[in-house]
Amino acid sequence: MLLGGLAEIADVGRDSRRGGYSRHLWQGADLELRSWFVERAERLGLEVETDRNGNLWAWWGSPGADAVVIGSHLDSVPGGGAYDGPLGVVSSLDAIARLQASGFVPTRPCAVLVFAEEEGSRFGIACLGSRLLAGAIDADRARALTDRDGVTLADAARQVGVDPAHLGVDRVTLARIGLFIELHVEQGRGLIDLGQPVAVASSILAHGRWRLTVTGQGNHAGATTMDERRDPMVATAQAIVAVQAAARQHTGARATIGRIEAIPGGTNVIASRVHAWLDARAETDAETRVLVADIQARAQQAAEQNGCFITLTEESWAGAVQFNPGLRARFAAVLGQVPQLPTGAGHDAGVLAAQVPSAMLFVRNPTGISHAPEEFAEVADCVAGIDALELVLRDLL
Ligand code: HGY
Ligand code: MN
Ligand code: MN
Ligand code: MN
Repeated sequence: MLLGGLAEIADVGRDSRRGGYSRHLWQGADLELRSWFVERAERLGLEVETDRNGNLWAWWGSPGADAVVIGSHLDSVPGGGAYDGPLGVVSSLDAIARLQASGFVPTRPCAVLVFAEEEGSRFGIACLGSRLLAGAIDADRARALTDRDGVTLADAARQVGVDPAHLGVDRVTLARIGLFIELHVEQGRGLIDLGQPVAVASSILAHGRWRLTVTGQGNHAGATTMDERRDPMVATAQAIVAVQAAARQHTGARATIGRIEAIPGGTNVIASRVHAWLDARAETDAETRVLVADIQARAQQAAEQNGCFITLTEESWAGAVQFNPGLRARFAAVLGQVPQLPTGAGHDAGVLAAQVPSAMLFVRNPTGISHAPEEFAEVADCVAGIDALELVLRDLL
């Protein structure tokens, strides 16, 4: 069973080919979810606005400085679950609805914020909406990003009425955020192991994305003997095995190749080039850099063995995050014996943490699986998450 708000959007963006949901920035399902959000927020009397970077804001009362801002995102990875992102948005609306119903009157501004392109599924850079807002990505670079069909972010923005000239750091909007809280489904097994429904986040691993390009010689699959080949697919396969081996040698590190593209991509064609996207994460920034250097050396060796060459290009980077100790202590005071858990997943709250006090609440995921259709949360645990968010808001507002 799904929490009420999640049930309302359960049919939006279902991906029958991959399973789960594919909800990508400013395309059909994402636009439908944005409209749903506007309608849901307006039903609560919230005033909705879109900021310069396409993030949606729903204000309870007048917009203003030092606001308590809560929220998450509505976009998904390809074939993702129902909870990663939407649970935080739905819970934020539900928590405000409860406060309103009880007659609670906030003493400072409050808003629900829905970030654009958190997963980076369309334009390749995770947390793009929060990075743009916070000035953590250069606006010119962002405008030039392309999706898999070659559409630039600038053109995609224009198509939905977001002026691409205005993309980028937005100090006026940023200055309104007194603090940010993101509720999220847990993406690991921490709460399962503890037997608890809700946790406060303590930290996020350092992480980034790199594009590995392996170049060989395109050729005929039938006419080219095995000795004559410079096959980048074989080099990439060996590099992928080496990624796993490298990560295993660095304590606590994680490294993944989840997407590859062979060019030109014909069954009877030895590829000329392969792109493989690396996601690498570790406890500290330095450890992550060392891991990626190790991976690069191993990929280089795999390429040489096959007469190929490689380039490794950084596409995005997010340093390790420690969530605000003051906020965490305040949450603990309000919520009592609540566990504090680190996470390997990136979040907009992590991007904002460099600028404003930020914190997160996690809701137990009994499958321990995320970024896949099996991601789950029991309704009772979702309600416990909303209870926690409501208590925290009563304290902060
Ligand atoms: O990839 C991530 O960590 C995320 O869920 N945005
Ligand atoms: Mn995610
Ligand atoms: Mn998320
Ligand atoms: Mn032929």
